[in-house]
Order: sequence, then C-alpha cells, then structure tokens
Amino acid sequence: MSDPRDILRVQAAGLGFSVCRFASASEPWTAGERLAHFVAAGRHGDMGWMETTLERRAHPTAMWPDARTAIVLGMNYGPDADPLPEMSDRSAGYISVYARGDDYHEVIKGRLKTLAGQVAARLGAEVKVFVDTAPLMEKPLAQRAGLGWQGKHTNLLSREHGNWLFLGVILTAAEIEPDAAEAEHCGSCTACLTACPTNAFPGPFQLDARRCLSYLTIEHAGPWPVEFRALTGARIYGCDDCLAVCPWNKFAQGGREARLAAREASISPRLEDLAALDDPAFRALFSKSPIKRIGRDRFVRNVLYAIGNSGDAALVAVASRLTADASPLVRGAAVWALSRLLDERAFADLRLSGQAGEADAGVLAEWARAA
Ligand code: B12
Ligand code: SF4
Ligand code: SF4
Repeated sequence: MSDPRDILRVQAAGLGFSVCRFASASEPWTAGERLAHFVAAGRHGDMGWMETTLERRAHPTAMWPDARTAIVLGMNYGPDADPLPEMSDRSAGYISVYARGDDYHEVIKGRLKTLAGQVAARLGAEVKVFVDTAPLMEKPLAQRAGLGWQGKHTNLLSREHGNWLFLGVILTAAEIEPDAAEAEHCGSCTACLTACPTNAFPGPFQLDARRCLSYLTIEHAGPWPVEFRALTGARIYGCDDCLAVCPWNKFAQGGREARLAAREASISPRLEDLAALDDPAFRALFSKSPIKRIGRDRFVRNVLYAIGNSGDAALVAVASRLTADASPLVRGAAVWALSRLLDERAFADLRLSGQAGEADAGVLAEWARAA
C-alpha cells in the first residue's frame, strides 16, 4: 500500500469517516461565479458573512494561495427510518436529523485534526482543516473529489450514502493525485423540488435561502415574514423534507457514529415543554448540541410558530403566558400563535384585556396584523 491516498483512506475509516477522497484545490471552477450570483441576488438573506467573505470563499486558493489538494471527508449521519412521518404529531416539534445528537462540528473537527496531523507527518506539507464554518465551498469540492454530486436540492448526495452525509475538508500544500469527479445522477427526478413546503428552489440546483425553513429556523434572527409561519408546520430546528424524499436514500445505511446518534429529547419533544424553557434550562437541555447556538429566544420563537400550527387548544395557555415574556421576539411569536389558535372573538377579547399595552413596535404590529 504505497499510494499515500490508500493509507489515508484507511486512517480516515479508522476515525469513523465513511468516505475519504482527493481533489485538486488549485484548478479553476465555476462555483465561485455561481456563489457571486447567489449573493448578488440576495439569496443569502441576512447571512451577512457570506457577503463579507465572498472573495475568499470563491475558490480554495483565494483563501489559502498555497492550497494544492483537498482531502474531502464525509461522515454518514443517516436516520434508521424516514423521519418525516414524525411530523404528524402536531403537539410535538420536529428537529432535523442533523441536529439530534452532539454538534457535528465538534465531532468532526477533532478527527480532521488527527488525520491532518498524519498527512503533515507523512507528506511533510502544510495542512489546514475545515468543517462548515470556514469560507470554503465544501460541496463543489466534494463533487470534484467524487464523493457524490450536488443534487437538484443543492446538497451533496452519493450513491452509497444518499443525502445524509456531513462534509469536512483538509487542504494541503502537497500535490496528491486526485480521484475522479462524480457525475450528476438526478436524471428526470424532481422529488426534492416538489417536496419543499416553502417553494425555496427558484430552479433545479438553486436555492433561495430566504425561503428555506432551515435558514429561517436557524439563521434568521428576527420575526419571520408572515407567509412562512404556517408553512413551517412542526419544524422547529432545520428541515429535512428535500433530503428525506430523495430516492437515493434507499441505498444508504443508518449512521454509525455514537456521538451523532439522536438523543431522546430530540425526537418529537412536546411543544409545551419546550415553550417553558428559560435560558438556563435551554442551555442544559441542548448542551453540546448545535441547537444551543441559536439561543433560547430564537428557539422559543420557532416553538411558538409550531404551537400556532398545532391546532391544539391545550396550548393556548402556554402561548398566553409567553405574551408576557421578557423577549419581544417571543412575545410577538406568542401573539401570532394565539391568533391561529383562538377564534376571532376570543383573540379580540384577549387584546382588549390589556395584553396589547406594549412598548415594542414589533409586538404591537403583531397584535394589529392578527386582529
Ligand atoms: C450557507 C449554508 C446553508 C444555507 C444555504 C444552503 C445552500 N444550499 O447554499 C442554509 C442555512 C439554507 C443551509 C441549509 C442546510 N444545510 Co447548510 N451550509 C451552508 C454552508 C455554510 C455554505 C453553503 C454555500 O456556500 N452556499 C452558497 C451556494 C451558492 O452554494 P451551493 O449550494 O453550493 O450552490 C451551488 C448550486 O446552486 C449550483 N448552481 C447554481 N446555479 C446552477 C445552475 C445549474 C444549471 C447547475 C448545474 C448548478 C447550479 O452551483 C453552486 C456552486 O456549487 C455549507 C458549509 C460550507 N462551508 O460549504 C453548509 C452545508 C452545505 N449545509 C449542510 C446541511 C447538512 C444543511 C441542511 C441539510 C441542514 C438541515 N437539515 O436543516 C440544510 C439543507 C438545505 C438545502 N436544501 O440546501 C451540509 C450539507 C452536506 C451535504 N451532504 O451536502 C454542509 C456542507 C455543512 C457540512 N459541512 O456538512 N445551509
Ligand atoms: S430544507 Fe426544507 S425548506 Fe429548505 S429547501 Fe429543503 S425542503 Fe425546502
Ligand atoms: S430527490 Fe431526485 S432530483 Fe432531488 S437530489 Fe434526489 S435524485 Fe436529485
């Protein structure tokens, strides 16, 4: 086994990676132009960091001029069963599969560093590791390395793992022979495009993040545009619809990494319990989870939108309580939830009972809009 790629593949498998492949990090590509188009069209919403890092993000060598090879790794996090039927329980929240265990950034980063140390020792070259948060376009690199292809839903999927694959990248200044790129195998399928509850795809292979529930539940800080609130249904953190319907998943095997396995609290948690979380309880419940990053107020906002969609009259008391919350974001979402759960008369009575005596313009607008 004198090919360094084979040795590294064995080491990567020992670290729990499902796949490890190699691509040129220096050859030109069109991905940077497409990213520029995405940002120019405003499709990144308020992820301002995409705009400020645009130039460095456009190509691996724009970020690190010495980069020659990308070692691209995938870690399977597939669920044991189709998760979408869980959403039929409207009094429970839906947390997307990727966020049900420990934070994948933490799980993957340590292992990438271990592998990168081995690359540096074996090849005597400089290395840098990346998972998700750095200004590097991971999906086109993964396609170039042959891990899979970017499907019509824009995620990287593979014939072996379907959609459920986290990506991580090691860039190195060493020249390593690249693997063959993967071709696109979507064919005439459009299952992901039609499954999207918010119509977030302006066309195949393109996403408008502003319409995506993953963006709205996780990245968007303020109250949502009203049109998306009913469409989120029970989804309170991320969204899996376009991934879960992909026919290539039938070849995938469930995830094997213990730290990524779903915690009990992340499958069909009761909305009532989640709405009762204060900041310390939220942090304790989601310790080591990626959910912790969005903070209690944004999370409870999402829970209240789901409560508004639940049709569960027992949750009226829960939402009413939160109209007095310290956070205007939470108060506004509570008003919207009540406007959905109560009939017009009961909602008007509530408004007149003094709950609308508000200093926050955003919350007042919620009362007015819903009235
Ligand atoms: C920003 C971001 C988001 C944004 C925007 C998503 C997006 N599709 O761009 C939001 C918040 C919406 C998001 C959501 C999710 N994300 Co995210 N996200 C990222 C991040 C940080 C950057 C992605 C990026 O550069 N987007 C910008 C656009 C322009 O890039 P793009 O999709 O590659 O665009 C290509 C296509 O549009 C195509 N294209 C454009 N026009 C045309 C026209 C034609 C004809 C063709 C052929 C192609 C084409 O070319 C572009 C360049 O390759 C990456 C991590 C990273 N550093 O790369 C993770 C990452 C993509 N996310 C990930 C995950 C898991 C998710 C979610 C599944 C989480 C969830 N369950 O809620 C969802 C999936 C939603 C979806 N359908 O994409 C994983 C995906 C793993 C994989 N197997 O692909 C990544 C790689 C993180 C990781 N390290 O594992 N994410
Ligand atoms: S994650 Fe959900 S909202 Fe976003 S594109 Fe996929 S199906 Fe649509
Ligand atoms: S659902 Fe169909 S179109 Fe979408 S990524 Fe999978 S194969 Fe491609």
